[in-house]
Amino acid sequence: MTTFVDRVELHVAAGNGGHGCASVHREKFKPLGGPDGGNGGRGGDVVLVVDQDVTTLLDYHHSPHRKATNGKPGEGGNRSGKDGQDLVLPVPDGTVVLDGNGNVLADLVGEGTSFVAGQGGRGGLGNAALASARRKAPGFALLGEPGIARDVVLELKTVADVALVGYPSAGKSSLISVLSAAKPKIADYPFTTLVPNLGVVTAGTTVYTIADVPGLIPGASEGRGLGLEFLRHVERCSVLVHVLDTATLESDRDPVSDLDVIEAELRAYGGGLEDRPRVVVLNKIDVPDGRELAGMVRPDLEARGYRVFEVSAVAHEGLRELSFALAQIVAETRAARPVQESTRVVIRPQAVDDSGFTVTEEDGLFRVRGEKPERWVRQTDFNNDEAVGYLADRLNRLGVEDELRKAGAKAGDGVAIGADEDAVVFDWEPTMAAGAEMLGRRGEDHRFDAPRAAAQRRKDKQAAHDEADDEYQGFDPFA
Ligand SMILES: Nc1nc2c(ncn2[C@@H]2O[C@H](COP(=O)(O)OP(=O)(O)OP(=O)(O)O)[C@@H](O)[C@H]2O)c(=O)[nH]1
Ligand SMILES: [Mg+2]
Repeated sequence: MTTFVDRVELHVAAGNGGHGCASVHREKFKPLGGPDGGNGGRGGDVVLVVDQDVTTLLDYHHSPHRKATNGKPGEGGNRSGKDGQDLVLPVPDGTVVLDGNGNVLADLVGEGTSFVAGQGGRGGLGNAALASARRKAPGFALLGEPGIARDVVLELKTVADVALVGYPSAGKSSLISVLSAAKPKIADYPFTTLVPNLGVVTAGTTVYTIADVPGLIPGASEGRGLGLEFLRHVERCSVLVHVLDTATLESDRDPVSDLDVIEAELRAYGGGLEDRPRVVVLNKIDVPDGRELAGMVRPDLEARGYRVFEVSAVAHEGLRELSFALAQIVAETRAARPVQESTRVVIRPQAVDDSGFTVTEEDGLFRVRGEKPERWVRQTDFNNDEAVGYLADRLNRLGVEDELRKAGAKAGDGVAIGADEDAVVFDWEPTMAAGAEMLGRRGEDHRFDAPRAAAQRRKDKQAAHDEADDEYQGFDPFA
């Protein structure tokens, strides 16, 4: 018994960037050869990719936590840390990616279409890369940034050319079983089909897919029966086939009123199904009363503009005509469709405005928000005065100090950089950057004071940074 899972919550975590390294070149007779700390590696991305061999989201139902590997820290001798590996997660064709609020982030259709669900953190620059004419021997390096972690919802919408819709027991599964090689369960009780079935039909030179979804009943669009959950599978189909039962034993039903009920449900569901071409199939004409009834309602249905096919799934009657007619409609809609854009669309979540920042005051606390200031804070090792001074320089150059002053900030006021939870708060010293500059702290030669202790501090820092990994499948950042 296979379980069908068409909606899962997935928690992805991209890899953290490796920390930059602060190191000093050493050689015989040339003990102070300049900074040679390498950059940290980039953290791996988490990427969802459509893979035709994958048909369900079951894997993600069983293990919903997925983590890409971290970038390695830089090392002395100008050695850069290795980049983390991207984690590629195969998903079925027709997977829709939503955020926690139900907003669509990506709609993945077509082999190879991919979506970066979590971007890996940048590696921190090593002190070699931070050296400049003014700062010849930086005694610090930048920290790697944490990778993006986020919760997404994956929803599967079947991608089929033709969808069979109708009341339970109308014979939808029987029909797909005789039109294609699909072998769905068929039985004489309602809701035999609990999950959509897909079949491939070849008619002449046209090959198309056909989907059989669970039966619809009045109120389906409001969630009665199984309807609503599965109507979304119908959304993508280019042709709708009404399968009508001409031999039902329920006295209050007949093919025309059944059609009206199903149409009303499709309308109530919405989803843009109105303009989809439809054909009507009158099934079970092997039953004598059924054939008679079919003949009676046919003119009425044709008067409404439907193409009508009288078939028997059991006696294999009228099937060839039906499958060729469907092939023709499918071929026409394919020809009318604009050429598919590249299947290698990579949708990056939230394009970030990299340039600006804002300063707002909340009860005497000045809050700085902006891509750059927030990133710079994440890259800063606050145990290292030089690194803190470098941060102050960067913020100053961006104009943060000026804006704080304009916003009315005075010495000693609290300044927070970042969003509420992970903001870094400190007391503002307006002359911090300039003062530090005059003291000549940055670029001063720290090579004489305990480089080993500094190296140990960096190691501890990286370990703390990587600690968050422990909850993910025993991943060992140092392996
Ligand atoms: N006599 C006759 N019986 C049929 C025909 N097609 C289907 N049936 C019977 O109708 C019953 C229901 O068929 P299914 O194919 O399971 O119907 P369905 O529309 O898939 O039903 P759900 O999955 O419950 O929505 C079964 O007992 C079939 O054998 C037909 O052409 N003639
Ligand atoms: Mg069925």
